[in-house]
Amino acid sequence: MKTVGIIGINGMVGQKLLAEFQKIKTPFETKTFGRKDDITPLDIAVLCTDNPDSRVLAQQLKDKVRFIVDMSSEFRLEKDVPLVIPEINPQTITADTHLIASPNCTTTGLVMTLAALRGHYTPLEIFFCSYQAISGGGKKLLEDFHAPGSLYANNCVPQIGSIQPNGYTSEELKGIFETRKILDLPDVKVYPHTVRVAVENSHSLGVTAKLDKPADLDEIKKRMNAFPNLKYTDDIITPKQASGQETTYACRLRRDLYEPNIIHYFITFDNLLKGAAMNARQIVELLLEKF
Ligand code: 2RA
Repeated sequence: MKTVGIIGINGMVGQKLLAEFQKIKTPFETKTFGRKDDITPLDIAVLCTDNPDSRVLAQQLKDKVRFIVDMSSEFRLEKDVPLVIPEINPQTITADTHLIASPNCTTTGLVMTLAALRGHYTPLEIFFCSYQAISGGGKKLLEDFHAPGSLYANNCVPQIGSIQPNGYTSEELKGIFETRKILDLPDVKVYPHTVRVAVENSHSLGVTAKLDKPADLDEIKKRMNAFPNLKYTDDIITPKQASGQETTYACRLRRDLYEPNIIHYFITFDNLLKGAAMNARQIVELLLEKF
């Protein structure tokens, strides 16, 4: 029987992933490890660790593990590392693959909606403003959020990740470069703005996309609803409703008042599920079934 390890079992994503593993139909044995534990040989290891730890672990596990699925941003933009959302680009995993990266949570929600349009529309320019939940910052931020006097209580904070020399945050740069890689649109222009809001769980984004031809709203809704794990609704949908759900929700689709090629919409999804643990579980399912 194949063995699948979760490395970093004590973090929020590690715990969510353990619960997600109950949904996998193919039989396998689960092994769990803390960040500092000795890791036994495995068929698949999911690294629920942060950047420097992930690189060190990936090196240590090189000859001990057939497939590594990394949840950090450490390898996402490396040329030979597939950046995988199973609904979008499962074909990027091949028999030669060893390391697979799971994308940034905010990017995941965005590209789920844009991938649904591919084949009919190509996005040329994408603007988004994110409303990111506290849980995206991990256990420590959640504790801080509930402590008296937290900056995040009843507030919104326009910084996620570190501010880079060009003025963007690291989260915004992930939104640009990971979107290009996942959609295989190396030149698409992405204009990101990322903000932490006083919402405990589920990220949301206001999206504006310029398409390659005039937008037919019914066609776009139909395509979104035909896409797996994505639902368009004309009702208003909020992060509270998306929390705990596997579905990425889109609503408020409308055509721009000036430009027929431009659409605006709102999306919300559980950042710890589709944005992290569910995506990892889907990658593991794919590996168990295909290899
Ligand atoms: C956040 N996207 O929400 C990040 C989590 N990796 O902070």
